[in-house]
Amino acid sequence: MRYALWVLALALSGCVTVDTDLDHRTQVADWRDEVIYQVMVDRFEDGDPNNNFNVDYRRPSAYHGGDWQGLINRLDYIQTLGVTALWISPVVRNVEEDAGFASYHGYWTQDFLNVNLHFGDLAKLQALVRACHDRGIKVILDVVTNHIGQLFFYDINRNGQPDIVFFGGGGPGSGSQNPDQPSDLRRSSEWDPEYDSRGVQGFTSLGENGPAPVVWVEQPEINRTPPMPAEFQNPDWYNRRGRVTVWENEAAATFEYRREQEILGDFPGGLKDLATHRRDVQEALVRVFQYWIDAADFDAFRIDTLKHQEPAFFEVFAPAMRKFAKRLGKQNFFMFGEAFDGNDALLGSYTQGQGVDSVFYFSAKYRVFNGVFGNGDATANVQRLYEERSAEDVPGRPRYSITPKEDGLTDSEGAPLVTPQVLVNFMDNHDVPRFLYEFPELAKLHAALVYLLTIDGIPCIYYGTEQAFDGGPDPSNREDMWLSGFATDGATFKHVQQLIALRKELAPLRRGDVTFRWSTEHTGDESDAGLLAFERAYQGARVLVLINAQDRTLSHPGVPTGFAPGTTLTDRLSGDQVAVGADGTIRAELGARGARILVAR
Ligand SMILES: [Ca+2]
Ligand SMILES: [Ca+2]
Ligand SMILES: [Ca+2]
Repeated sequence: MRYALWVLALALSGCVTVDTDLDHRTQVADWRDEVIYQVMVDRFEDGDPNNNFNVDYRRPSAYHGGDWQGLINRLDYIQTLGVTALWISPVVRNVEEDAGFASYHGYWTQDFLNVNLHFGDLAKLQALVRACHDRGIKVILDVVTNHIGQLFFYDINRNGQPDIVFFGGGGPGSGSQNPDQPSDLRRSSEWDPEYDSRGVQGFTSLGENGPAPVVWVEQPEINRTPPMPAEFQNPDWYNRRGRVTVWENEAAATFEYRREQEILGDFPGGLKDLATHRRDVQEALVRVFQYWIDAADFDAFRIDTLKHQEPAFFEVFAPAMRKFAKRLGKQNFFMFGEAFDGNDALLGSYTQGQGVDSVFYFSAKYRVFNGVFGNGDATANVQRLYEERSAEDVPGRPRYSITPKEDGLTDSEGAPLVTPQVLVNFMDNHDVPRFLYEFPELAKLHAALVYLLTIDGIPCIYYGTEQAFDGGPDPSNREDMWLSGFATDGATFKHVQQLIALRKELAPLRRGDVTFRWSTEHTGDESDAGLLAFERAYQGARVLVLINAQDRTLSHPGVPTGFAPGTTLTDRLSGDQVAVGADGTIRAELGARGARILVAR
């Protein structure tokens, strides 16, 4: 059955009761109290076989049948783990497949205002959000504002069909003057030609002849049809410069030139880049994503490919979302963006002004989770990255914004929250190999999880981490969750569950200021090598966290604390007790990759 017929069959079979007047009652009191759980809907649970068109479990690049009903069916599991906010993969209708790869991940938009029928209909999406809200679970929507799916080709040779064209070597088009590409013989797909800062050029044997025409495609059998709403069919709404190529030889490019390509080029895979500097494009994107807040009652957005847009776009988009959510009666609508980059200063630049509230903390993924807990780098790196949050890359302006946004996030008492308090920490996601793939030692994972769930910011757990999934690069890291049997008795599940429970019980772990008590440059056999100690204090209560990032027992005296001399501390992980000495210090005694979460008791 082809796509169009399948859509028709689904429409006839479904009994759709869309709620057109939602009551937007769910409020987030304080985002620091939340623990995010990220799911790729297609891979979590198949709750409805009726939408399993074009499903093939044997191919990792195909749809696997997971859907919103599956999530509804597994909310008990999600709640048992203890997470409080569910981040779901994109919901909009996609190009069905492209070059043998399917759009199960949801990042290939064809229609900004309709749902992807693989996952259910709008009524089912509303039912999912309602079912989550009934349990106090908030829902975060993944949105793409940078590009659409591969819906047009550049007709470089102007024959009306998509071709492979050749440049140089004396053949047709040998006159290509593209300043961004080497001039030797080169082949190029009209679907996805290489970057040209002038815009992709057309040519004949007589030479270049102006911008290559954009040709929209009608292939309803794979839902490759012009974008909707129809205003997105304006060729001027796209940058039309072709695919980012600078990554292939990144070292040779200046930072500015790399940023130009990243921001204006098509994302690899022929994903056509929207001209998001244009006022009319900005307004159209504001309208379609405001629609989703209203239509399904989402509580937050995770914004894809932040790095491929100019920060100025988000100074228009983010305030428009905040104002709209507030008008609906929703406080604390939260937006965090994904800039897939270890450059901490670049991440911070997106949080300035009225832009996004927060970012996915990639620099911590690389430097802390992979670096310290995976590779055994010195724990001083943790403290260093922390202190860089206030580095002044621009004089007088901390790297991560400490200026409250208008209509922005507040704490439970209504005082403003700023970016460094709500950075989204993660060790696994759908774009990087899982931690256990790169560092196949459960003890390392467990030590890293202690850090994730005790440091400040908002922890984000990618589905399957709690099942010790160890998938490699995309698509291996997008495992079928149902293969785990949704077991709740595994060691890693119980570890995560215990840490989340402690975070909920102990307010300093959620909201407390951080004071580093010990970190070290040592990585050898010194007595403090691998030791990380930090304290979190909130409204007079404090929690001291000790983690041993190395694979040997550790015993080190004289770790300072903020507790009064003579206080007896209890480790909430083991029940052991530790006495604070007359000088206010304790002796750190930790097993290999062990941890303690100490409270006065
Ligand atoms: Ca299904
Ligand atoms: Ca052509
Ligand atoms: Ca862009």
